[in-house]
Amino acid sequence: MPKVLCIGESMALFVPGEPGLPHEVRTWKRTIGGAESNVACNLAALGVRSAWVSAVGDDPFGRALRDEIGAAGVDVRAVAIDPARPTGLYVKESGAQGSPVRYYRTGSAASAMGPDLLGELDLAGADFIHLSGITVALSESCRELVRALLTAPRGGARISFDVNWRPRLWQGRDPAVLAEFANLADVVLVGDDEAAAVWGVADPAGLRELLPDPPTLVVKHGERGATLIERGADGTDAGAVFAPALSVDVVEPVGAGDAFAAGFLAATLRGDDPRTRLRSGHLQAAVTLRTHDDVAPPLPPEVVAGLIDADTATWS
Ligand code: KDG
Repeated sequence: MPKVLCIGESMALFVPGEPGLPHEVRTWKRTIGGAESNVACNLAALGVRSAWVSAVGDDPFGRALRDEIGAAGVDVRAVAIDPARPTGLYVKESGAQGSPVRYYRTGSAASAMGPDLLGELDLAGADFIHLSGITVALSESCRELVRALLTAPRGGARISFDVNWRPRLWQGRDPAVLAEFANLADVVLVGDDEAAAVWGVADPAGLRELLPDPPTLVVKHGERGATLIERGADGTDAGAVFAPALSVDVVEPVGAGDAFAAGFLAATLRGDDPRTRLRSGHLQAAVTLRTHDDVAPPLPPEVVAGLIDADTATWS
């Protein structure tokens, strides 16, 4: 049984193979991406049994997603094939820092997922169920799937919820439900820039007031580091723990948040101390920041061991 079930949409990803605007670029590299499967792939690279749960179209891109995510060591047996809807696509517009993305995913197979999926999953058999705010934005049925997952009996399985604010998916809609859902999770991950954009609050103490219920709250401060606020056995918060990020020459940032989530969850499953859990997240993120892909090739364990206490990422 996988330790972490990662549930959400993935897409065929097109990365420019040469400089230029999308209408100028003629050569594209086709790869794969999707927040939750990115987490699953990173977890697998870290030796944590993970599964990706989703739906894809009965088309070459859907097959590529299942094959390539499966080849990364992720259990893909719960990925449904929908003969009536396509696999979604997304495009990175440039290789530059902060690369904007363009989605072609309306009406995709994954956006038709809904609460009926619960009947097919053994939630209680997992240690963590990883969800994100992206799924909440995809469709009404996806939002109800997330609500059902957050409220269903799940034994000892904890839910981790990455807010993953994607303004392009929320245009014309009220994101208030994101705070409601985050408060139903056990572990919440959010960037201070995302929190400022959605809720107008960015500091960890203010965010704790907005999100008082999750036992674990991780606030990411971009290249500065991350803060962990966690409730202790006595039911009150232990003091906030801050860990600085590693300094990295960024190639492209998309996927780094997912890598952070995987590093943090893997270290949490190992029972590491708060600072090591944050550093494990930063280290995984640092590797992804060095590539154009959403998921970076895994680092050898000896390199990870050498960097867990480092302040600068110096591999090439
Ligand atoms: O976190 C990275 C994701 O944003 C990327 O993989 C694409 O899933 C994606 C999305 O919906 O933006």
